[in-house]
Amino acid sequence: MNDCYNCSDQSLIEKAESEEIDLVWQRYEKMKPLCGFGEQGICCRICMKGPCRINPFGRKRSVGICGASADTIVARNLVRMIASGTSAHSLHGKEVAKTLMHVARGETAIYSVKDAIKLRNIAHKLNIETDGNDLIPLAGVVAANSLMDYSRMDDEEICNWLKYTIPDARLEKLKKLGITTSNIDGSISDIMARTHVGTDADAVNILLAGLRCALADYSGMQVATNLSDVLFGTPQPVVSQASLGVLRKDAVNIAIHGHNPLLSEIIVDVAYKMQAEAVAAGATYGINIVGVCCTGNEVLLRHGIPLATNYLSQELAIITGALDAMIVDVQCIMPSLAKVSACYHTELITTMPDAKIAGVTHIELGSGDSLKKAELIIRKAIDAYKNRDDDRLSIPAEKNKVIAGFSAEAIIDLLGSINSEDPLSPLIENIVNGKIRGIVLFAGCNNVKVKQDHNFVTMAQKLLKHNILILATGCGAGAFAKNALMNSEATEDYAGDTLKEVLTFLGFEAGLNAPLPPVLHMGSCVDNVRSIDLAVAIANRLGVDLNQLPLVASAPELMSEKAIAIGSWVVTLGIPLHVGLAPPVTGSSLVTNVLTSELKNIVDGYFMVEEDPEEAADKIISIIEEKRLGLNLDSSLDSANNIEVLS
Ligand code: MSK
Repeated sequence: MNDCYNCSDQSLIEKAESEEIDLVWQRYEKMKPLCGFGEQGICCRICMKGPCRINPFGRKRSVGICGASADTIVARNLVRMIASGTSAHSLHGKEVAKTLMHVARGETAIYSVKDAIKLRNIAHKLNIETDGNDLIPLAGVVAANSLMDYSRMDDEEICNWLKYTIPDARLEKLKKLGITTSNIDGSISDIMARTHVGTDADAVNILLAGLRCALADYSGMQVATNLSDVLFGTPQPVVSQASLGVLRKDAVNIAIHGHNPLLSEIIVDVAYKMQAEAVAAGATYGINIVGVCCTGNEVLLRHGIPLATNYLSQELAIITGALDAMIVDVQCIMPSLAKVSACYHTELITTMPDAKIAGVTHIELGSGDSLKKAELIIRKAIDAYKNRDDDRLSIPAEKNKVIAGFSAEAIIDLLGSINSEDPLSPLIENIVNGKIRGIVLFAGCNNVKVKQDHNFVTMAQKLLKHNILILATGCGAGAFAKNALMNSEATEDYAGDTLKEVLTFLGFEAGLNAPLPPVLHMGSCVDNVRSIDLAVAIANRLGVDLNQLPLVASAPELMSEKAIAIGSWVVTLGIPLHVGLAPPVTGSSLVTNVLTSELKNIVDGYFMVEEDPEEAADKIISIIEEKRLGLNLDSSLDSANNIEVLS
């Protein structure tokens, strides 16, 4: 069995097998056969009369005990996934906004405004008066405007982070459909209330509420990403490395894992100051911080810290025998890490009050004494290093160069070095002239049902050959970083002729002395809004809506409820979305049909399910070519219908 796209990871899986340590792949095999009712979304557990399981073939048990149809049950289950994903992202955003408010009130000595330009740009974007506003009071106003999106009373209003960040035409469409949101927390509680037993039984009405909640997810993600940039700096291109080979024999290796930069930034700062202690303990290199999952993406983008691995192979970091501590915050942390780390010398430490693991050391960060606690955590890692068993060391040799840090601002700055008057024009001109056929946004997780990273890599190679530029976030970005698709050499190896020409020109013109990578790393999963910001800038520049752009999104190995929430707002913003696994909706032909077909008539975006990555790439290419035709991009620029981008 080959579970990982990456061969060195495969050897670690075999090492774990020889040590009789179960990993996610073995647990998956033991779980088979998976529950067919659950897979199709037709198991209902929202009251205690059941659980009810609907017969998918429409014979006996065609409705639940209360009379709920398969359509109702599937729709309810799906929107509860959206609500969960939304709560995860938006709570992250709320914590960041509250921290900015603490900065404005002088209540924290740990955090500060690191990117004043971004703060002023946000104020401008949110229509906040900046004249005469000093930086710190302005931070308070921006934080208050963001927090208002979580608590607004007036249902007629619209969240600032939705209203001011999407094209006008899209906003008008959403308003007409009645699915804009005024209050992120309210949209989540609306879903929980309407899906309580005996409430909303109209599947389409439930799904529309799900789309509203997904837009709340979008708004919360905008808060999280943008205010993190204010506090920690907006990412700029940075060179680093990725894959488990970034672990070092001569270092105290500490992995930071999860999502929240409020925690990881403290660990990174404190670790830099404690290098001498690690050296004194015998680690000649000192402390080697590496990233896992989206915390890994956050610190890769802002500090160039190497990315060890993405979601599915998180346990393998411990199996190397070289990891002295894994420090986790929230989301996508496998509880199994407790058992796996107990088989090694690795210290596993939880840091958030809402993300503990039974039996695991918990040292809470986030309050006034965070710096002292971070020191304690690092010291535990150094102590663990002293117990490392060199006989069990197996650090893979493979690591690949990655150029990350392509925030929307970084891309626009880079293009601005070519045309400072109209920074987007070099990109737009090359989309219009067809040298770049279109853009695909790759997002989402790994799923144990797919050979890890396989779908991402296979699809990317085909799309690049077809001269399609790729943007990536989350564990998708991790897949590309690990598999050497985020460096200049990848442009030489995989980009089609015209894409290669453009990336080479842009890279040299921007002073990088090498081609831009063909897959641009835009950040963690919460940073998906960065790619939307870029797409909105292009759409606004062209005077079109998002659905008209030659732009497709893909989550080929999706897994989490957050991925369902993101996918739902992506389609609501008008962008077609490929998914490599069917969400648990196939038990309702009505819901399946709405998501894959009818939605196109309502919001322009829709879900396209295709498990085969080669086929998926072909279908995406067809959609992009169709969109190009819609904009008349490949005909003469003099054509009456053509967008006049060069005027
Ligand atoms: S960590 S949500 S597995 S992208 Fe953001 Fe990765 Fe998906 Fe978690």
